[in-house]
Formats: sequence, C-alpha cells, structure tokens
Amino acid sequence: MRQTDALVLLSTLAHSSVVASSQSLPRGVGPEFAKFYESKAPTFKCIGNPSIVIKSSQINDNSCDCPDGSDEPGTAACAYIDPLSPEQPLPGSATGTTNTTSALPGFWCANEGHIGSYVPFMYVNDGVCDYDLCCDGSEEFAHVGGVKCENRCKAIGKEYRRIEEERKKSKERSAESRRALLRDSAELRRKVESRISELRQEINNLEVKKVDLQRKFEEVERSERGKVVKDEGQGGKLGVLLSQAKARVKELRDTLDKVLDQRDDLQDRVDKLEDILSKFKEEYNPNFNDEGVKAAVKSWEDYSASNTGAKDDIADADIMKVLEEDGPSSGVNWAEFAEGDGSDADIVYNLEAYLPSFVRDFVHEKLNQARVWMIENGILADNPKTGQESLLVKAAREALDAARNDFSSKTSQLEEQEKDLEKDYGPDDIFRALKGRCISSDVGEYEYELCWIDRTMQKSKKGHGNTNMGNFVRIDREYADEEERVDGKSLGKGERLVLRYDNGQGCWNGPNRRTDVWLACAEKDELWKVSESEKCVYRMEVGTPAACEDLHEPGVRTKDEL
Ligand code: MAN
Repeated sequence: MRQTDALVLLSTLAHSSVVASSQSLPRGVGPEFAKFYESKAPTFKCIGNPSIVIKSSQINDNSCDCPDGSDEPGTAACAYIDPLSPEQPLPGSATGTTNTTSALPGFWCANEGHIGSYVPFMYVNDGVCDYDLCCDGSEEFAHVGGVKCENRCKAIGKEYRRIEEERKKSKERSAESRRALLRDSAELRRKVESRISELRQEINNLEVKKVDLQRKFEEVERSERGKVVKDEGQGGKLGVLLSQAKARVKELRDTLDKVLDQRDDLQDRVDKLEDILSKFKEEYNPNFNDEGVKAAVKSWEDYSASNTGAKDDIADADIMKVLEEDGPSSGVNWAEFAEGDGSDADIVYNLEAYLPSFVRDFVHEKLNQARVWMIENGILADNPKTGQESLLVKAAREALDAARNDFSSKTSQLEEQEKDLEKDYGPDDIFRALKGRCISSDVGEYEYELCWIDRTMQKSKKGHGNTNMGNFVRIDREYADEEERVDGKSLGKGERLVLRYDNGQGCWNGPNRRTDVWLACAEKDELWKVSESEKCVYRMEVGTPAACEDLHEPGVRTKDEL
C-alpha cells in the first residue's frame, strides 16, 4: 500500500520539477507554501484559518495548534488530519472522524539531485526510510530507534533518469512503428479506393458489352435457326469436299449396280433371241422360194459370223470388286478422313487448352471472335453435328455468358471492396495494416493465437485440435485500471482499445466462446497475457504500436481529417 501511494505521488509530481528552494523555511514546507512561513515574522496565521494567530515558535513544536495542521509542516503531530494518511478519529469528535482538511499535502522532501515529493505525515520519524518517496532521508531527521537514513538521491535520481530516458526512447520507437503502420494502412486504403474505381469502370464497360453481346447472340441465333443442315459434314472446305466425294462415289456405285442388272437382263434376252434364230435357220424349208425368209436367214448368218472374234468384256469379278462397300479393307476408308485427328476446325477450337491459365480468358475471347469471323467467311465449317447448337451460336452464347459471369463477379468484388472501405479499422484506420497478421503465446497446455481483425484461437499442445475463440466483430473503448509493470507489459490505467471477438466455437453446456482483446501501447505486437475470466469467456492483453498515442507527423492528415 505504502509503495503504491509512493508511486502515485512520484508520478504526480514528476512533471512539476519542484525543488526545494530555501534553507530558511521551517522543515517540511514545500516551495508552493513558502510564502506562509516567512522566517522573520514573530507570529504565524494558520493557513486555512487566518483568524487563528500563533507564535512562530509554535511551528514544528510537535504540537498540533492549527485546525488545518499548517503549524506542523515538519512533524507527524497533525498526521491525523493528513489526507495522505489513513483516516483517524479526532478525540472528542461526535462522528468519530476528523472532518477537517489539512492545509498541507504532506512532509516535503526536497530530494536534491532527484525530484522533490511529499511524504504522508504519518511516515515522518516512524523509524522507516521511505526512499521511494524521500530519497534524501530527511523525513527521519529524529533518528527514532537509532534509524539514520542516508541521502541516496544521487543514485536513485540517476537510475530514475536512465529509466525515463529509456521510456522516452521506447515511446519514440513505438511512435515510429505506429507511423509505419499508418503509412501501410493509408497505402492499403488507397489500393482499395483505386480498385473500387477500376471495378466501377470495368462494370460500366461490361454493362455495355453485355447489351451488345446479347443483341449479337439474338441475331446469330435467329439467322442460324433459318439455316438448313444438309449433311453431317465436318470440318472446313476439306470436310465439305470429303462428304461430297463420299456421296458421289456412292451415287456412281449405285448406278453401276443398276446398269449391271440391266446388262444381265438384256444378255438373257439376246441369248433367247439367238436360240430362236438358230432354230429358225436350221428348221426353215429352203425349197420355199420365200425371199423374206431367205434374207432373214442371210442376216442371221452374217450376225453369227461377226460375233466369233475375241470379246474384250470386263470380268464380273472386277465389277463386283468395284461394287463392294467402302471400308477399311476395300475402296476408300472415309472414316479415316472424317474422324482422323480431328477436323481443321478442331485444331483452332482446342488451341486454348495449351495456354497458361492467366492468358486463357483473354485468348478465349479473342479466339471466339476469330472463330465467328472464320465461320462467317467460310474458313471454318459451322454446325458440327446435326441436333447440336451451331458453333456460331455457341460462340455468341459463350461470349455473352462470359460477359455476364465477369459482370456478376466484378459486382460482388465491388461490393466487398466498398464494404471494406466502410469498415471500422480503428483510429486512423490503423488496424487495416495489421489485418490478417497473427501473434501467439504459449500458456499452459495451449498456444493462444490472435489474428488481427480476424479471429482468436486456442491450439492444444497435446494434439486435441484447435478451438475458435471468436471472430472479430468491432472495436470498443474501455477503462483499464491495472498496476503499471516495470517492463511496461501491462494495460496500466486509462481508456484502452478493446477488440471484440464473438461467436466462436460453442462451449459444452455453455455459450459460444468469445474474447475481449485489450490493447496497450508497446514497441512491437506481443500477446502478454491470456485469461479465462469465466467459462469460455477469454481476455487477452496485448501490446502493439497500433495502440500508442496519436502522435501525428506534421503534415500527415488522417482519415478523420480528410
Ligand atoms: C476446453 C477449453 C477451455 C474451456 C473448456 C470448456 O477445455 O476450451 O478453455 O473452458 O473447453 O468446456
């Protein structure tokens, strides 16, 4: 308790740079009260009750004469009304309390070489050296019980100044780290803003493109619907020639087949007629002088004589060979041409598959345009298979779909970026720079992790898995009231930023886990302490330059100032 009061008092007075100024003042008088104790005056007016005048010799005579204790600045005689001392009953008081205010804050220790301070009157001559408050030992002037307090102000002052200097440097380093964070945050914010304007422009262009492609698609679809699909031709000009040649060969073969049938019929008839005429020649009566019959027999004899030479007939086997169906073992193997390694068009269609993904979208669009152009100019065949969408329509539809997809993806990206810009990233947007970074610390059987503006995590070191302790929700401010630690790793006293992480993994028989992350200024990000104040409700104490004072660089404008 004594130590605590001392520290408070020291820190209160640290900036006042008050030092004792005069040896002529009564013992224990602080410089700001010097005017009341003019040494040459024979009388003294009680400070709080000027109507009460006592002799100057009564000052510091170890007897409390003034109601406000102002006649005893250098003894413990009026300690019972000392605001720095514990409350004490005033003898004869009806309420049991002093109900009087001391005019003086305490016994003044000049502490030359260090910083002067007031010591509670009850510590004066109590036999204890209170070096934390009174490094010159002057409060033990009576050497009660033989106690002599040497003056240690030189060493204490030197150590104090060293610590103060180190603190100052650390503050400067923290402030510099904070400025670096601010620069990063501003840069990230600029990136988001420029992405937003880029996306807005792209979305505008896509709106126009979508309308255009929709119109083109409808046009192509309409004109393609009117087209008659003639065959199952595939490929470009070669493909068309191939299917035409196949049809022509079939036609010729069918005709040859029919001609062959007719030839056989005619041959049958000729054979029958020749039989009739042979019989006629043998059986007619030459004694009848019938000139017509004689002329007919003569013609038959001439006809028979003319047919005796070697015939140059095509062998039936040869004709049958020609009539055999085309296939892999005879005639032309059309399938080989038709299927092969793909049509000339396929080469163009499949080209994209060989490209790296980052250029594929760009090339896809360009190729689509090229395909359409080639189809329109008869270089590529359309309508690869009956019953399927034509390549022209397919290309138009794919181009439209691609534009639609692009539009909706860019629109949701824009929404995301706009939301991000509106999000509370703390004072001066500072946590934007830290977002996604994590720090951790081992505590007992767990490793605890804090990921800025993201989530908190409890990781079992025994392999029992990870537990989400909450997802980031918002930034609040709360008052911390904790002892300052010498190493600075504590929240201290004052308003602090608190990051709320909520809705983590459900607690068995309890609520979802949540974490309050309390922040204090430090040179670097560090998870100092983790505690579970009640089941599944966690508290992290964290040091970070992001929580340091807003020491703006001159000329740097913050978000709020813009
Ligand atoms: C685990 C940990 C603890 C928590 C209990 C609740 O053991 O997450 O922090 O208190 O579960 O059952």
